[in-house]
Amino acid sequence: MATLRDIFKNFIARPETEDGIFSEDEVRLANRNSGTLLETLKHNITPTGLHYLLIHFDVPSIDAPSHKLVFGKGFNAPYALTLDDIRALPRQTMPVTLECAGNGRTGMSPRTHSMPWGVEAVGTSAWTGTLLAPLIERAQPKNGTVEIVFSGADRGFDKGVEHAFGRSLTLQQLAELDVLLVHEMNGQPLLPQHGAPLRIIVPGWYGMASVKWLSTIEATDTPYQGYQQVRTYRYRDHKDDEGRPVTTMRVKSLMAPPGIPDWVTRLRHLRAGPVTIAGRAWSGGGVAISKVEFNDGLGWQDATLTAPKGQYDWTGWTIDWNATPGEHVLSCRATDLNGEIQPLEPRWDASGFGNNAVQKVQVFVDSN
Ligand SMILES: Nc1nc2c(c(=O)[nH]1)N[C@H]1C(S)=C(S)[C@@H](COP(=O)(O)O)O[C@H]1N2
Ligand SMILES: [Mo]
Repeated sequence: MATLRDIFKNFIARPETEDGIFSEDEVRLANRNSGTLLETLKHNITPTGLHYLLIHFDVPSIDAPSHKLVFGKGFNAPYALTLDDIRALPRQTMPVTLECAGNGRTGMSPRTHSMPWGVEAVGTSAWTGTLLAPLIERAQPKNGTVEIVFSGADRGFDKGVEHAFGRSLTLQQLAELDVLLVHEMNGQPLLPQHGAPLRIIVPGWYGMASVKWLSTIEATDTPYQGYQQVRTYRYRDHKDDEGRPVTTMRVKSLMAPPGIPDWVTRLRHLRAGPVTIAGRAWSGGGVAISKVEFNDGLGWQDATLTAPKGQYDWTGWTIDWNATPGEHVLSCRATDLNGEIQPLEPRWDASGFGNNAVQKVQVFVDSN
């Protein structure tokens, strides 16, 4: 009897990468998963169509009117909600800054063969929905429940393992985090690429926790072993390291690059004279930003901060810079209320997670 050849067996390891040279696989991933345009960092809310995307598999086609969110296994009082049921629940809108844990991956050397983010996988939206905790309580998790598991309608393979995208949170994490069951983004129904018709937003955490295309919620009495929970999204020193889970976002800041760009290199061109530099800074776990500094090569100077519109919203910053003729490398650096500060160089991680090193923007200032 002929046996089927499993082509996915070829992909259980990731190819080696070479600094600066991107493979066709990486370019294809970059075409599917766009980044937030840095010029939008001038705005507090990222325009909806310009918010970064991270889609592991295919965007599922879900019929919103008939879609049901099922509170299934592991509950004493299982039930299901339609979108209309959820829309009728008490609603809340929260500005939340979301960043992909792999943001900055290309800044590490050698980089992992995965989505080749520069610095642009971060954005802020006003998310509208209802608080999740009361809905879980209503389903009555069985005695001995340790975690709640959130699964999306999307499926695929990673390193030879077939799975639906799923993530879990412990009961304690759910009690401490204001997890929102979301159906609107910036006042409009969720777009297909952002999880339509339903997703969760786990504020203060890296984006992987905010499961899109949410379909089922389950309670479990043992820690969830899903691929996206235990096989990835872990900080690892080397490939075989068991690692530590990736959770809250690390303190970070970005600037909207000043001046005008060169089409291909994106190097910036400015005329000499005063210019206002603007950007955003954020940290994880609801910890506020206490300081943002700017450096044009001559030392760190404090920027002026504007108050965020909520605990999970990023902080705006500006600084007036006198652009003098010549080449400069501009950078910014944030500190949070816990005293955490961005490193000047990336901290190594075997999967390229959690790179919060300072952004460097190369500019050329023309004398006329
Ligand atoms: N179901 C599902 N949820 C998902 C993902 C996914 O691929 N499938 N990607 C996650 C990751 S890694 C990130 S960073 C965020 C990105 O959300 P966005 O595309 O709306 O910006 O969604 C998360 N939720
Ligand atoms: Mo991500």
